[in-house]
Amino acid sequence: MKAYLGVGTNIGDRMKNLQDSIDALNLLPLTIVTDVSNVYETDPVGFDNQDDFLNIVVEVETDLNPDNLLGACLGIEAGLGRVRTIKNGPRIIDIDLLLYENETSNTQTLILPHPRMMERNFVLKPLLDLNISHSIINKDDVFKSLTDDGVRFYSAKDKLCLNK
Ligand code: PH2
Ligand code: MG
Ligand code: MG
Repeated sequence: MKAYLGVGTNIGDRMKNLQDSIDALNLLPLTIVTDVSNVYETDPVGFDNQDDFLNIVVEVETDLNPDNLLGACLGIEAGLGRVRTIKNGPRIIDIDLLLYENETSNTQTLILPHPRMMERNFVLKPLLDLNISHSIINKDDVFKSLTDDGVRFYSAKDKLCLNK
């Protein structure tokens, strides 16, 4: 199953945090990272008084179901040292499940597609780098929702290593 994960970081060595999250995703059972977007530097959304983020979107091929994949992402966040304080506040790493095949979900713990993704340039811009033709959200929808506000190209995807 193909899934797309939004990854963001604004504390410490941000490129290292992105690479660490890719490596950790590759170490999950039944899961490989198949593609990654370019890296974007983005203005903080939701809580202004914090440093700029780096954001990417990661494509994975996985046989974990959506709940298990989400749980695994939360586990990776904790493993990389994330401590939850202020809502929308600074974080070492945040890994959000954006899309999982064409599935929709509306449980207490998981909403699919991610409920706020279409309003967030820091998600839409990197998502457009990837081939998302198999998803319920298509490139036209993404393109129409996207503005370039608060999102700047930071680094090409080849600065990140897909599989060490
Ligand atoms: N994540 C948030 C809130 N605000 N802003 C940027 N630029 N990038 C993020 O990843 C981000 C955010 C909540 O998860
Ligand atoms: Mg998030
Ligand atoms: Mg999150």
